[in-house]
Amino acid sequence: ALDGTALYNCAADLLDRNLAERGGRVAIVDDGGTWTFAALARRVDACAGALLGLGLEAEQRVVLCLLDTIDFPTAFLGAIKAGIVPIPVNTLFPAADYAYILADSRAKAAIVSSELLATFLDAARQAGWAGTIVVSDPRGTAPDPRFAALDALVAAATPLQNAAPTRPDDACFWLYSSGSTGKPKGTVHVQTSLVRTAELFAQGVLGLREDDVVYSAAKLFFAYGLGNALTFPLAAGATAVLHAGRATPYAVSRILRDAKPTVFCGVPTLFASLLVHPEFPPRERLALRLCTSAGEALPEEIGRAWTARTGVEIVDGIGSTEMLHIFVSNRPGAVRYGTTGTPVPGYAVRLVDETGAIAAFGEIGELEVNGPTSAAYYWNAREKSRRTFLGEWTRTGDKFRQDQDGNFIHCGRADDMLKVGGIWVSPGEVESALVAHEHVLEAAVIGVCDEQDLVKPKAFVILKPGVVPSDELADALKVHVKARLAPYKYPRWIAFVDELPKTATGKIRRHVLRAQEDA
Ligand code: 3SK
Repeated sequence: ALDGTALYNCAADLLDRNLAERGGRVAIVDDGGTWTFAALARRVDACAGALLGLGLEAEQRVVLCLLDTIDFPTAFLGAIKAGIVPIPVNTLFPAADYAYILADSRAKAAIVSSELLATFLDAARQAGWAGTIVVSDPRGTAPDPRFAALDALVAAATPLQNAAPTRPDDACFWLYSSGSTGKPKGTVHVQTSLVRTAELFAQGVLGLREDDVVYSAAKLFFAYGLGNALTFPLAAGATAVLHAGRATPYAVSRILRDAKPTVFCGVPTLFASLLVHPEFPPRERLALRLCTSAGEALPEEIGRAWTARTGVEIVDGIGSTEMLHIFVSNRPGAVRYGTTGTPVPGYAVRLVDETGAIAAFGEIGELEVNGPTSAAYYWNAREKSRRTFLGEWTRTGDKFRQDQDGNFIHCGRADDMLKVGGIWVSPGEVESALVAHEHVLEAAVIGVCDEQDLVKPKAFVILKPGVVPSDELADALKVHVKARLAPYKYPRWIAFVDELPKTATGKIRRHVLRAQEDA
């Protein structure tokens, strides 16, 4: 434990710990090359110097709209080393979401992958945002004379030698967490949290070691991916494999075959798709020793089928953006498929009923967690902070029960939010997109399990008078939503209905729709 008055900078900690013993070993492999720990540290120092050289000051925010390449660790750690607060954002977001984040965070600058620049510029225009834009183009294929290139800035910068004099409880970075109203919340994490998650989960539970090679299909902008592919490998002196493109079953199959990770971090949908993909390598071509799953509960059958096929366990757990990483998990060598396991040592959990009382053993309750990696607060959202961060305890919004052995079993959400492929989706947001269609009067969205027992959005739609329901219209509505929201959010099924169940005050009773679906 660090005294709150001591100086502590987590970027310096994560880099320096590797320099003396393994500076020459490979820290990062991305689509374009390989970086040793020493080369990464030099690049981070140069980036820190470059950001300060642009006029950014400690405690100001910089948005990172970056694909998974060497530039993500460079910019993320470089900002932190300079005391600047990076905000990685979801690279699948449409312009409207970036516009919201730019206005809400009041970031002074943004570092943007060239592939995402057009969307980002649209967002900047929508938000009237006039901060500094730096473009990441590590392959040098899309130079844009209007903006500084990160590579050029890094090459010309005076490297920062000494980390900014940050303290353990200082704001270190933010992640935007989705909310049930559809507006993401800036979740403010402090300097110590990244290394604590590595100690408690990666080293304590997974036993991550120096000779591991880690590949995370979850991208670095997610809390899950950030730990898996950046801070966990750095903390353990292991190698991380990064891939800028989408983690399709084809791409992941190739990475598992060619980059030979020993640890693979995925989500249930992906494990299920890999199992039926023609390119998925036979087990003798794999180097895996362990897999992890999070984002949504791993169906038992998928876990069993994966182990039967590969000989490797999937360690399923639950984490949250608010707690930064996994706090309840299975244990390697003792995995109980169909459960989320038990609390990670260092965290305490409890299940509470609607009155806030501790639920009786075996009963369903909302999970609350107490541990050292809880976010400090949500930026600019005092009421939401007060409802989530209850002193030492943090509400998760997830319902669980315990089996006889004390394992936690996921029983759904306490609110209407759903997770699709491990990513939060707000029903309200999909409904608003549907209602924006000229033929739609009202819409309600719930999560429904597909044939693999994985949750996907289903929409119930009331059409405007005179509009005739048809399969073509259903397809058109799906296309309409895809064009407005991140692609994974579109409703996979559309049911045309004459009315929706509502409360006396007109709120949609989504639980009634869920009960109808389950019947
Ligand atoms: O969704 C999860 O279970 C999760 C795991 C690790 C970090 C963050 C999240 C949201």
